[in-house]
Amino acid sequence: MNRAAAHAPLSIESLRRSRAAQRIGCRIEYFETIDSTNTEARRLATAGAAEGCVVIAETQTKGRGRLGRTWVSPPLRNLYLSIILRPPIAVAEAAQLTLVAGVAATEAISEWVPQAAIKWPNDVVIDGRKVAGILTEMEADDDRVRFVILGIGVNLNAAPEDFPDDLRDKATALCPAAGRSIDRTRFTERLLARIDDCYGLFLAQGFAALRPLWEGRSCLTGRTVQIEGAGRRYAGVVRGIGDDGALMVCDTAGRDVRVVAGDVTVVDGYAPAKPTAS
Ligand code: BT5
Repeated sequence: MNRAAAHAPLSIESLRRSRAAQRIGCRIEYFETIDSTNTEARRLATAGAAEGCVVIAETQTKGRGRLGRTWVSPPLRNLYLSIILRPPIAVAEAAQLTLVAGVAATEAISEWVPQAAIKWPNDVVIDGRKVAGILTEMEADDDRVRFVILGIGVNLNAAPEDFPDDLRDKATALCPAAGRSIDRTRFTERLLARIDDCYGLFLAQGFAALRPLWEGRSCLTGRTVQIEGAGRRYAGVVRGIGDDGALMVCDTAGRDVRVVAGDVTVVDGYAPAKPTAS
């Protein structure tokens, strides 16, 4: 694919046709520019839009990460989408959808770049550099989820100069790793199909059914990490995740710690990990 084709708009009608009869993507709202696809999906969900509605934009003026961070969203290079989900689950289970999306995104990316891996809780990395991020937001009535907005950003054809200086050694895209331009419409089709499969499994059997898939794609198991979150800092070795999606860490004092939210830094780099005792 030449450069002009790589930076062409998504073939949205072809995408709509491919997803018309499916749960995820039965309705696709497309924008050249939007503030944030998560914000737009929330507007639609609040107005009653059904499960599976997808919002896609070619660029975002206020793309968001977690905790008010910015998601860099250069136009026509990458993928920015949000999905409205209405799972019949309790509020405490909603964070598992981030992990479900992590499995789906990593599987889709692996079709182009096999070494793509999940970094708990919400990143996909290639050789230690972030290629995708997931932002899950929720509305609830008492203890039940009313809707979840699953936002995913994937760097596809972005070049290093599309990222600000401070991200150039931390971020990457599929294109340089695959050694060729990425057909963004094709990637989006594959991503939506994978999300449909993984979400279907989650609804039918719960997160426990996805846990082995997640573990098989994780780059953290066996690594020494630092975790910061909820005002606390932990250091330890990652043992894996629990059936509820919490990260299981053995801290420096040998205690088992369950971490439910936070940012993880790998301390010993991404050299092959030593196996852990289970
Ligand atoms: C995330 O947050 O990784 C969630 C990103 C979700 C983005 C999607 S795009 C579609 C939808 N609409 C939205 O508005 N958001 C979602 P977090 O773990 O907090 O990581 C944010 C950090 O990642 C930033 O502080 C930067 O360090 C880095 N970052 C920003 N833009 C990036 C990019 N394009 N590629 C790689 N890293 C990036």
